[in-house]
Amino acid sequence: MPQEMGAVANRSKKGIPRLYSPPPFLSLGPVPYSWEMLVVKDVAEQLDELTEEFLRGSGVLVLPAAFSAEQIADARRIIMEESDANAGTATHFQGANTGKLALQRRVWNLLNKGTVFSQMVQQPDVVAICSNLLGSAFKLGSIAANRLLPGGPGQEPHIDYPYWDFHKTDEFPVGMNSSFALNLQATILLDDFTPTNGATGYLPGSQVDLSYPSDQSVFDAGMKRMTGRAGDCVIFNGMVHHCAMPNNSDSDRSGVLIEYLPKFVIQLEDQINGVDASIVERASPLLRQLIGVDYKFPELLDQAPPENSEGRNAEA
Ligand SMILES: O=C(O)CCC(=O)C(=O)O
Ligand SMILES: [Fe+2]
Repeated sequence: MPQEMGAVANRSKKGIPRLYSPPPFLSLGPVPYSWEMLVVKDVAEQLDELTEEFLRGSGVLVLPAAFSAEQIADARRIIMEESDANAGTATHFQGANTGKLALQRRVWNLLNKGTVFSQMVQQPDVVAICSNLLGSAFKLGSIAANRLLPGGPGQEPHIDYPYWDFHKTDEFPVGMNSSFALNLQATILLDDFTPTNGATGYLPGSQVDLSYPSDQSVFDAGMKRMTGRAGDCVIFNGMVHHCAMPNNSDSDRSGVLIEYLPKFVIQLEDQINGVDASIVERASPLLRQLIGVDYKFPELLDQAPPENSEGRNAEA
């Protein structure tokens, strides 16, 4: 049964219904989609609608079956191996759960952990959406996995980097707002995400008025879930209030979390020093752009060539 659509989530520019019929090979059980998520079917055709939905609608889009079963199996195997071998890595938004950190395991810097992750960051539909929303020179801020083990407690509602400490508003420019985006998050589902196993919770439309979540009851009252099938890719505006939810099932729930940023925002993970040289050497032009190897700032300008390097008639 479709859930009721929230008032904000309903603001589709062209009023196109959100209902989605999964391809036949996915129709093995009850359709698990959250009906608030606008379904991406044809990026070129829907570009205006997707932009509006991302910035001023629910803030959440879904690309069904964006990755093959082989890619998902490969990625999942690597994440399970890595997180079995190393339960203690840096994590975030777990202030209330410090006794349970091992039940929510992160695997960072995934470009180094398997070629499938280089494929994932270059998914053509996601790239087209990023290019439109963040500018064509957009970068990869981070690619990490979040594995919720059974009993994993979930997170506090939050917003994502570079807004993730926006509770310290005085550290940010006055007048900063949500009219454009400095972040686009893509979650690749490595397992089916269900309400029981911790599918990400989110407050549709909360990105419209940029704020760090401050009232758990407001979040709880309006929260929807990013439910879907393994292989789906959920795209959301990092200003949307959201969090991993508790895993009350008896199996794992893992996702690959990709953060894309405009070219001028400092990357969260240090891709330049962190990504293996062998990967950079064989990288496509797009992957080089994402890693940021050809981006020249910050620059030692007193050591730069004595030429006009910026402006409409720049030499370099
Ligand atoms: O894994 C999830 O469901 C969400 C994780 C998340 O939002 C984060 O770590 O920033
Ligand atoms: Fe997040």
